[in-house]
Amino acid sequence: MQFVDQVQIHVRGGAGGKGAVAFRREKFVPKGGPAGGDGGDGGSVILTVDGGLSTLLDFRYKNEYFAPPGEPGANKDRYGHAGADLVLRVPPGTQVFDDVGGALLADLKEPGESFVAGAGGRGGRGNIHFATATDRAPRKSEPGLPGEERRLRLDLKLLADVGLLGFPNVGKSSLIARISAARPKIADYPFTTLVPNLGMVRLSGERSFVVADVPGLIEGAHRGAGLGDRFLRHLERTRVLVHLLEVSSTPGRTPFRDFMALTRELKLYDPQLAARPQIVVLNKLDIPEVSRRYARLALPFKNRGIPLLAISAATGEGIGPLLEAVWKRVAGAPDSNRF
Ligand SMILES: Nc1nc2c(ncn2[C@@H]2O[C@H](COP(=O)(O)OP(=O)(O)OP(=O)(O)O)[C@@H](O)[C@H]2O)c(=O)[nH]1
Ligand SMILES: [Mg+2]
Repeated sequence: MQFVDQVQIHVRGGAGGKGAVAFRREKFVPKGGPAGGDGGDGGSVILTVDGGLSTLLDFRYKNEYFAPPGEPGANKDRYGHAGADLVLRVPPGTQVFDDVGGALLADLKEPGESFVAGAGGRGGRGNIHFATATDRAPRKSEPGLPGEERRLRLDLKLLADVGLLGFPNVGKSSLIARISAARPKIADYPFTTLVPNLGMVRLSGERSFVVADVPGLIEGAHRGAGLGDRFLRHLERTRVLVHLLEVSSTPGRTPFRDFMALTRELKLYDPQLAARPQIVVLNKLDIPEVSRRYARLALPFKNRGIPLLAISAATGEGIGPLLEAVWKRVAGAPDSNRF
């Protein structure tokens, strides 16, 4: 499935129907009173969260959404029908911005939550409302009001409890595949993952959390290197980060240097993100060289008071304790991290 996380759309509510001017014409009533009904309200363009969606892809193909107008009022006191609302479904985590002024108008998180993006115009009143003691046959009615028109930017920032981060190829997708039902592509080359994946992790006793696997990060990511900030933003609304490391054969790279490099990237991108609770994990422990060197590799972390967990996404070793450690941090993390 294609992933689209930023789109611009043009919305307009339907205009209200015009109020009618009409008079009673009953057989034995020579001069009937006013009988022009009200116009119906215009339909509204409404954004609503669908928990089953995870992309704004549909808006790529169509970006103008105009709701239908209300019908005009008619004679014999008949009101015009309201225009139907035009309901657009968006994924959880969709922020709605005014594309002109830039203001955040809505942050749609929970399934069913909705936002009136373009309100329909009110229908005009018919002449039945304008009779007075001195004017029993008013020829006055109101036009319907125009619908609200706006240019909006929809900006999806995934909502997950846990964000997985790490250099390309460290095994992020392998880990999410092991711990959830997500089945991302896994391969022995960098940038296998091109779009974020979400996976639901279930632990014993009804405990669960959602993990986001994002494309691998490299130095300079905050200013767009690699797949860069396009995906860093999807870590913004996670409560806990799991920083995955490997022993790479690339000269100059060590797990600690990788860790420092990506910590710097996070800081440069958003200091708040760098301050998020982080669990640091060495992967590929099934490789003999890695398990042999583990104690040594953990030393620089230990000196900074950071525990270095070790796992093998391939064999499952160490995964149980990792998930328990993650759960502890998720359960203890303030909700405000997901603002
Ligand atoms: N031996 C071993 N290999 C692993 C382990 N975990 C992942 N790999 C291998 O490492 C390579 C990269 O794995 P991915 O899961 O695609 O890595 P990634 O971090 O998602 O990579 P990008 O999406 O490119 O950032 C694959 O060849 C995996 O089979 C592990 O625990 N042990
Ligand atoms: Mg991957």
